[in-house]
Amino acid sequence: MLKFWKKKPAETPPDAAAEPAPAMVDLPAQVTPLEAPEPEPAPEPAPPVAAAAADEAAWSERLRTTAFARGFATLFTRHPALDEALVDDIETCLLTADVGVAASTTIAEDLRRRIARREFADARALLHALRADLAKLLEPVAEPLLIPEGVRPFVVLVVGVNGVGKTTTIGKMARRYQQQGREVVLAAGDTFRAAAVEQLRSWGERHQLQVVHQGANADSASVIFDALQSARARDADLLIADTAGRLHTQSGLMDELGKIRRVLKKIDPEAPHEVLLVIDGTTGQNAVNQVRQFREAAGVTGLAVTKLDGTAKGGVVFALAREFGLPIRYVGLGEKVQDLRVFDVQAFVDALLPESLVDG
Ligand SMILES: Nc1nc2c(ncn2[C@@H]2O[C@H](COP(=O)(O)OP(=O)(O)O)[C@@H](O)[C@H]2O)c(=O)[nH]1
Ligand SMILES: [Mg+2]
Repeated sequence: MLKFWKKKPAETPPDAAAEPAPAMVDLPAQVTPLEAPEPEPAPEPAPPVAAAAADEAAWSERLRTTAFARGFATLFTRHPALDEALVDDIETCLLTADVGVAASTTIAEDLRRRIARREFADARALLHALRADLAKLLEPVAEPLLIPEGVRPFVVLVVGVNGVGKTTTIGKMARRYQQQGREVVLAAGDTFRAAAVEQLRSWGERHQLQVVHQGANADSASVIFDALQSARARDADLLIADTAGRLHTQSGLMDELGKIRRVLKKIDPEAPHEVLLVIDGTTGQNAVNQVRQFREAAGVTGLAVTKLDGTAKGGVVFALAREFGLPIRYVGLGEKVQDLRVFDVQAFVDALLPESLVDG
């Protein structure tokens, strides 16, 4: 028996009952055939403490090379004393790491004021305060993507400029939800490049995910519309739709996002339930412009910040949090499935600015 078709009878719509074949008839012609999924062995539950420690280690391992972590690595050894030079250097490090002028100045001013009031006994106390300031900026935006009970399919529309990691993020997300036992349908809505459709289909094939696609130069809104119908017919939990990368200057493409939203609403007035904007973490301050433009054109409800491993500066997450307050759903710490992480403020701050920077 395919795992896919094992539904609680009450949840199965009458027309999709028991037999897989008839339900397939409703689907658009070009649906990647669903292979019988290999039954996956239940993962061994790791002891929670060990798992948490391994997780923290992964964050610091991946974020170690960011400009943020590198900038702060030797800062406290260079400035052991609590003085103006120390705070100046902190401010420079924050600015260099793309934290943005507003957030960097606010944090530096706060530290200066507190040094003047002799609030800090030593550099360790100051580091503690700096870590707390940074965490406070991020806490309001650390809101994971939750799929409410009774909403099915939950529709996620993924948008962003070219090459930021949209398709990769979709593949990783799909896999995450699939591992939680949810049924996911993908829509190959990037109809601009044949390679984009192939990329999504190959993810689908590798992980037995249904991918709805059409021929070359198909209309993106029509592919995504078909995909929602198909996801509904299958009583899927989740539809994740890919879109072509676009710049705010390409007004035709920006308008297309409006069209996609409109056609989805014909099937489900609440859809899309999430408009996820993917931001490349190596972008720098231009990320702020991207969020502004896409928010206007597509009603962004959440962010995924990718490529924070490697050469990213790391600070753009703070700039975005301060500027927009949009939920950060995921961060990308590498190219593997498990490298897409739910945004964890403490792990992030610990990785960029560990307590151990100042010796106890
Ligand atoms: N290092 C790293 N690379 C990533 C991450 N996310 C995506 N990529 C890579 O970025 C490139 C572009 O990704 P893609 O999903 O095709 O971007 P799209 O054009 O927005 O769909 C690919 O080579 C991905 O493997 C990440 O978190 N870390
Ligand atoms: Mg793509």
